[in-house]
Amino acid sequence: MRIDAVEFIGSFYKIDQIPQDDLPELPVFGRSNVGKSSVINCLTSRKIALVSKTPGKTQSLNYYKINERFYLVDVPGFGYAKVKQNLRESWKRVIEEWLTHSRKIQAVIQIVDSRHEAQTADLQLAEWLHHHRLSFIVIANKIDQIKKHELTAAIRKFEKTFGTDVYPFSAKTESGKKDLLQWLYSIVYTNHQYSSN
Ligand SMILES: Nc1nc2c(ncn2[C@@H]2O[C@H](COP(=O)(O)OP(=O)(O)OP(=O)(O)O)[C@@H](O)[C@H]2O)c(=O)[nH]1
Ligand SMILES: [Mg+2]
Repeated sequence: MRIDAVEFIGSFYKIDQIPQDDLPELPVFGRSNVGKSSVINCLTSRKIALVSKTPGKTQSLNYYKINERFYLVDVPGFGYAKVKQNLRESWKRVIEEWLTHSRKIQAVIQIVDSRHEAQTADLQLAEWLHHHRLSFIVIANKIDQIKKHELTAAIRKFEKTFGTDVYPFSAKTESGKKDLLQWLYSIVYTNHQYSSN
């Protein structure tokens, strides 16, 4: 798949603000600082999502319309201790409401840091996605930071832990970009028929 058109639609803080059309949504989830915004920039070949060394940069649901056909949604990172407890709780509610009620979520992209073992927060999200029967893949990002001979074992371990496909990736070197675009193509263009099409 080629990404030709990318349009930033907006940053939303409440579910009733998000686009009301029929286009499928693909949310990008993961702990703070794993590289969610960087992966979106890599896929779209644009510096469109804000990236920061400091965790907690993305604070709202950011909608990017891709090829006039679907939305990639940059989601605030979870598991970031410095975000105030009450803010974390209210976000959790917003996101649960969205994931539970939206019929437009086609699949979820969960990003993890390939350098570290899966953390409790990663596992909780995966469990929750399985529970709600949302299909998802795991992107093991930052593979430019791990040794080649450690990669295969790390990916296998993630696959076993998460119970889904795991794609090695580097937003920095763009390694894995072609495979991820191929997956997006299969999800958006071939798996699902929309009545509006
Ligand atoms: N080496 C390396 N660094 C990366 C990669 N992807 C992201 N980073 C760096 O990781 C940091 C966090 O990246 P972001 O894309 O802002 O992470 P995020 O998950 O969107 O973070 P929040 O919005 O705070 O939840 C930045 O300093 C990025 O430059 C990668 O593949 N390799
Ligand atoms: Mg971000």
